[in-house]
Amino acid sequence: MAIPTLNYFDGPGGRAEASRLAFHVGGVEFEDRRFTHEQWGAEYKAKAPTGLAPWLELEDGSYIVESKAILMYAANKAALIPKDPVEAAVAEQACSIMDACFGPLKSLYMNTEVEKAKVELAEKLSVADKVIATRQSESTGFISNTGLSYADLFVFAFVLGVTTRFPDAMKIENYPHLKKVYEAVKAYPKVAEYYKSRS
Ligand SMILES: N[C@@H](CCC(=O)N[C@@H](CS)C(=O)NCC(=O)O)C(=O)O
Repeated sequence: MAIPTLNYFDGPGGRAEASRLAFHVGGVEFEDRRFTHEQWGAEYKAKAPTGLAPWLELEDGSYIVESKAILMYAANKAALIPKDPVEAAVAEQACSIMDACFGPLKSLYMNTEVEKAKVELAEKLSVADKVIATRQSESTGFISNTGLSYADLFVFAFVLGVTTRFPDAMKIENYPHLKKVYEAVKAYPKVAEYYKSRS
């Protein structure tokens, strides 16, 4: 049986990590094609439909680009989209506000105007922390009290990537609500199981 293939860089976090986790949490079969930066330059960049990663190849040979669209697909397959209209909006709100935090990361990757980027990142993370606090479940730590959603995975993947690659640029203690989401997702049994077995 053909299964979808998710193409993205190897390494912690990044723009495809939330989709990987959604597929794993939902028990959805997929091929996780991970490549190094060297393999990207030598082989995969030319294959990527838009010259960027990630992209998802579907069973019928078509593809989906843009990490948030791929996450929508994975989250639908994994039943990780809240059904309640308000909770669904709250999940999307969290994703959008975290997505804005990717902006300053470019300078950190390029090692240009690093101090300015750190200030900008801190401002954006504080806003994300404040917004996520408004409906966060006291008991579970998830973004809403209806349980784990794709938005929790999105926040987790962002925090994992940035705190691993740029520990000086993001001190998780400064963002208690993002920390709570991060810890709740990390402890979620299917997520913990995934990281134990990930090669
Ligand atoms: N808006 C796109 C951004 C994709 C993107 O910027 N991908 C980066 C990695 S995170 C990339 O492919 N970089 C390699 C390159 O530009 O050659 C998405 O969310 O999927």
